[in-house]
Formats: sequence, structure tokens, C-alpha cells
Amino acid sequence: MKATAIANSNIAFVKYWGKKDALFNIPMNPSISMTLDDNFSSTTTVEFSDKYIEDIFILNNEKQIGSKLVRVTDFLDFVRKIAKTDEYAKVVSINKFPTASGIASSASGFAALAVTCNYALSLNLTLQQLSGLARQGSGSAARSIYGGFVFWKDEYAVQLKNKDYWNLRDVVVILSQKEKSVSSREAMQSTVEKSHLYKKRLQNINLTLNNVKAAINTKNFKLLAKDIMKDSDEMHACIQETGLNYLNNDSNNIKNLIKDMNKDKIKAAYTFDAGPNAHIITLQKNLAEIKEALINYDNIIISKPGHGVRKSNNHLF
Ligand code: 2P0
Repeated sequence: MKATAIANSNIAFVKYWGKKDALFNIPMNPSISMTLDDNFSSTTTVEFSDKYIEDIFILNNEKQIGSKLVRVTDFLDFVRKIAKTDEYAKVVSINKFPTASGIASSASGFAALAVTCNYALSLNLTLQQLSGLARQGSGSAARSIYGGFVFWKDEYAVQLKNKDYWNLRDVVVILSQKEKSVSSREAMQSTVEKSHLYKKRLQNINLTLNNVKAAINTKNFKLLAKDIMKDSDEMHACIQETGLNYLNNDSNNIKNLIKDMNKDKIKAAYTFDAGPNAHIITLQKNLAEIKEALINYDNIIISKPGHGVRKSNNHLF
């Protein structure tokens, strides 16, 4: 049977960086994220059938070979084991945003694929089980199963608050659409092996997690913003210790711009994933001022807290 699902990307307020178990994508530390809105979605259609003689993966209208295909095939092998089937599958996926530009398309992509497989093979998995399945494809995908504000620890993620809970915005400033030269998978492994700061980060992570949870529970933007920036800075300091820098001059310019803006009152928080693009977390009421400050940047997408995964009847093939 053919099935289609849509999932959105997410931005981590407390980052997942490093694995306890690389085979099963079990994270070293819990993470907290906000799911983005439909501007950052992946739509995926899958069909398992004996008419296919191998797995086919088409991403953004291009037939994939090499590592991207292998990741999907590995995931499908995992699903086939659960479903006790040996049928190959055709997977067609469209991302609404630049693939591999530091905006987590693997999160939305594998969340959508997990849900699509669930319907296509009538697996009847719960949301919690879907989060665990999505994690198998990509760690951060475990969080994209849910809308709003999400906490992920070990095997699966849970929703903290739904998308309508808080009027936060993510102002995404696209500074580069280039595919990153070092994948986050490789970079996190090398951080675990080489970074001294990383050990310190893990020792203090519970405090950050508790602060961010409390900030969300009490809608305390000042507390939230401080810890979002601290966590992003910490993760990038650990990565930079290994000789890799995901940030570029524009990323640093935006950091300084936010620091200036926050001098009198904290209005925004910058955060960066495994790439140079800036995510500026703010409250809706501060958007006009932030847009004004970003006048020199023309590739900006603003996201609200968004939906979790959902089924679609509009198949891509
Ligand atoms: C996060 N990132 O929490 C962190 C912050 C990037 C920086 O999760 O190896 O693509 O597939 O589990 O999920 C990106 O890593 O890594 C990521 P895998 P993933 O969003």
C-alpha cells in the first residue's frame, strides 16, 4: 500500500550532540526543541511492493545514490524487520527548505518516513513508538514526531507543550545553502572522542535542561534566551576544539547583532545547528525590531511553533 505523511523540522534549544550508542542513535544527553511550522516541512510517500527489485529513494526530484540512499535503505531494513516483510520500497520525498544547509532536514525527513512506513505497512505504532522509530533514521527526528515543545531522552521523545502554548518565533536567517562538508554524525563522534569541553558540557547539561524546562513552563523568555545561547555557544566551542567550525563570518555578525540588541533587555536568542545559518528565537512582539536589525540579510524565513506529523492523501507518485 502507498502512504504519505508530512513532518516538520525542529530547532533544538538544548542540543543533542553525541551518541551513547551509534547503532541505535541513543543520545549522550537529553535535548529540548521547538517544532517548526509548515515552512520547514518534508512530505514523503512510500510504497512497499514486490514490483520493486531494489529500494529507490528520490529526494527533491533527484534519484539518490550513495550515502543518502544507504541511510534510507538501512532505515527501511529496520522497518522491514518489524513488519516481517521482504518487499523493497520506493520512497519519494520533497523538502520545503534547503537540504543539508544546517537546518535539520534529516529530522523532518525521517519523522515523515517513519510515519509513512507506519501507514504503508499498517504497523499501528503509537506516537511514542513512532518517535523511537524515527530516531533510528536520525536522532533529531525523534523530536519532530510531536508539535510544539518537545523533550527527548534515550529511546523516545515526549511533548512538553503544544504548538499554541507560547508565541515564540524562530527567525531563520539562511546564510549558506551549501551542503555541509562534515556531517553532524561525523562531527559529533569526533567531538565525543576529542573535546575536553564536551565532558564539562555533559556534567552541566542537567542544569541547562532544568532551566529551559522551567523557562518554558513559566514562559520566562529571559531565562530561556540565556540558556539557548549558552547551549549553542557550548556546543560550537566543543566542535571548534576538534578543528571544525560550522559558523562563518555572517553567523558571528548575527551573534553580535543579537548581543547588542539584548543590552538593555533580552529580546532574542541566537542558536546555530551544525551549519552557519542563524536561528533567532524571539517573541512575536519583538519581530519588527528584529527584522529592522536584519535589514542587510535577504534570505529570512520566520517560523511559528508548528505541528507534529500528519497523514496526507496527496501522494507524490
Ligand atoms: C539537534 N543537531 O539537537 C542537534 C544540534 C545538530 C546540532 O541533531 O546522526 O542529523 O542522524 O542522529 O539528528 C543533527 O544531528 O544526527 C542534530 P544523527 P542528526 O538538533
